[in-house]
Amino acid sequence: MNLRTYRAKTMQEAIALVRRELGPKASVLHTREVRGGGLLRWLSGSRLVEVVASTSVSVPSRLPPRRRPVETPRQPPAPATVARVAAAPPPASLRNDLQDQLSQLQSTVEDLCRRTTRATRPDLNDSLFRLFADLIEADVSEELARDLIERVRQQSHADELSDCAQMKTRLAQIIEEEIPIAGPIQITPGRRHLVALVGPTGVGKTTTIAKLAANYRLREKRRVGLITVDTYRIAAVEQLRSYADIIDLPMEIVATPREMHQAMARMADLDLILMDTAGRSPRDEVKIQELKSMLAEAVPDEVHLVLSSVASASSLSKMAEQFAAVGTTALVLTKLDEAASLGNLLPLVRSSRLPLSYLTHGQNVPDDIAPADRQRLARIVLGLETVSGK
Ligand SMILES: Nc1nc2c(ncn2[C@@H]2O[C@H](COP(=O)(O)OP(=O)(O)OP(=O)(O)O)[C@@H](O)[C@H]2O)c(=O)[nH]1
Ligand SMILES: [Mg+2]
Repeated sequence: MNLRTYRAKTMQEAIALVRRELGPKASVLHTREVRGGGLLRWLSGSRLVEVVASTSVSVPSRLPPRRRPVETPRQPPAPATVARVAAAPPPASLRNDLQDQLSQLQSTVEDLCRRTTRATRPDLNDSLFRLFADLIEADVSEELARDLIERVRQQSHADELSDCAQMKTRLAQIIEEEIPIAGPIQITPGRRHLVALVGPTGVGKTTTIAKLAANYRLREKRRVGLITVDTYRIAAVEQLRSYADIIDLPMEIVATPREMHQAMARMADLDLILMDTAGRSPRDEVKIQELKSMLAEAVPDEVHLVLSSVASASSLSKMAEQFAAVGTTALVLTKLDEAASLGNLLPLVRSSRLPLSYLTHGQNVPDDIAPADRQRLARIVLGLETVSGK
């Protein structure tokens, strides 16, 4: 954040200084009277006006655009005229307007104070501090943000540190290096590959299965089948069945271990079987054990944990820990399009033993899914790229 402080004898002079140095879009954040020092004390009496301004903070109280000089070259406005105009009482509408602007200024300054108290790093130069503030705004915890910035600093030469764009690119690289990637599901022709999707309720398991099935069947021309063990709700079975019908896939509904063996035997000649499971609260240990037993019957090659990127950092980490009991092997992050910021994903992807397989970014089947890409994810977290890639 670029805050500049100016002092002058009058408010007009201070504002003129702000305009000259920061341009017409500068926002005045704070004004006050201060005691002058040195020569100025003799020239102006003991009081000076101090103005704090910035071009990087956007508040509604921006300086009004510089008025064009009146085109009367032979008669420039005399100071006395300006003084008379300034002395006239402002109309009520202007007073209200000023009052509004003052309230907005006050809340902006309060907000700035809060943010700088939370994130003050007097040891950081401007560009590192800006990166630090960006991370905090992206919902990265202060501790992790501090750690990342420290590593940026360690990996940079002193003369690079003031280049904000370069520092951000380096930060993206550091984040990217820590994201383990599983890559998309690999199919060996002639060998049946079973992939189960598990996770909490409503995170997008069934939709992700539909996206994967449609891509492998329609784009890669693989022989794909669906199994659901989510037999608790008729709607859940019907949801998967309608995708199976549209994509034209065989589908099995499995409620018992015996049915599981039979279904697997019927699907033995397929390339890929995608298994949908019921959403489970990770705190419900009984249901987690049930899921584990059902998976033990099927012996999947891969178990992808599906988590919504809208969840908080702490609940994501807890869910990953609790679902580990069922033998998770990879991580799918959904709803990237819905998350206001994605810094909450960093603790999970950095610390989890689960490599990322897919990222999903919308409800459209089959388009809104992509194999996880560490560079893309790091850039999205830092706001260098949008989720939709536009
Ligand atoms: N915005 C957005 N919505 C998604 C995404 N993936 C799934 N959804 C939506 O999330 C809702 C729940 O999706 P489901 O696929 O039914 O979720 P589920 O995990 O199978 O839910 P349960 O079976 O009830 O546990 C639906 O409205 C989906 O369209 C995504 O990437 N972005
Ligand atoms: Mg479902």
